[in-house]
Amino acid sequence: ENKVVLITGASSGIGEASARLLASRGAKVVLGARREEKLKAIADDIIAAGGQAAYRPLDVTDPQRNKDFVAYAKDRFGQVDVMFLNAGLMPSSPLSALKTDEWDRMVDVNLKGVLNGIAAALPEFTGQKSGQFITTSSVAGLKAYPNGAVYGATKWAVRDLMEVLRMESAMEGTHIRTATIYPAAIQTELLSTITDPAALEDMNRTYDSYQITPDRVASVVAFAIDQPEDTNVSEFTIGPTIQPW
Ligand code: NJP
Repeated sequence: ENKVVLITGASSGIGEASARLLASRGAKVVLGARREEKLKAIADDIIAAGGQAAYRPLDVTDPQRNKDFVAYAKDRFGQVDVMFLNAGLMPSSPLSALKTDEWDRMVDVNLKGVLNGIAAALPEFTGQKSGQFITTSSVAGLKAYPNGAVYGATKWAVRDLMEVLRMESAMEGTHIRTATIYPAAIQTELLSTITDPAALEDMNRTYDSYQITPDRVASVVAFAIDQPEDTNVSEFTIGPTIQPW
């Protein structure tokens, strides 16, 4: 209940909802993202409601900033228990459009950003022989679809990272838990990262038909954290009841 939970991509959507929910249940939350004013407003809200929160500007593509984020959390709250690696973007397009700058950006944020977070927190978790990584993957990491090749590839890759981390931790006796969440259509700012007009129109059609609010995903994050230390829950798919894919 009173764990120290670091959240990347905490300035909106699933990260923000998770910060609010976890803090309301007694966690000390540390918010990271690039938009500092948003982080401040959310942390202020949480504190005004009686919770504990801190924030630090973070670009997950910068390895040193990730290390600073973890060090800041430890300094502020004395320990680090959970790293929720959630920052991401989804600039969808067909491969033939060759939007190679967007491919790079997704690899940098969705994949290398998660690796940077692991590199920053793993030494802490290994040293204390406890800790938990949770990452927001996507149903796009489970099932291929047009316009989502690179996004899906990054999201499949982070699932692999979580699974291998869990296995290696079990073998090494470091008691680190991992969980991967695969959301379907969740009502957040994510579609604003799509620049290809046809891909955006296509995605808007899906999201106009069905989406659920990010607090639903936050409750899954809370569930994973709340399990006893000897219990690892690894994978969750979550989406609107009426979404067929
Ligand atoms: O979207 P959004 P979500 N460094 O746009 C941050 C996955 N997902 O909550 O830096 C640090 O509201 C950005 O903050 P800022 C999705 O792939 C979603 O939906 O201030 N942070 C913001 O806080 C993603 O992994 C759906 O701009 C960076 C956050 O990321 C996760 O859910 C479906 C950053 C994005 O929040 C959360 O996204 C699905 C950087 N370089 C998977 N770049 C869905 N919504 O339907 C971005 O399958 N951020």
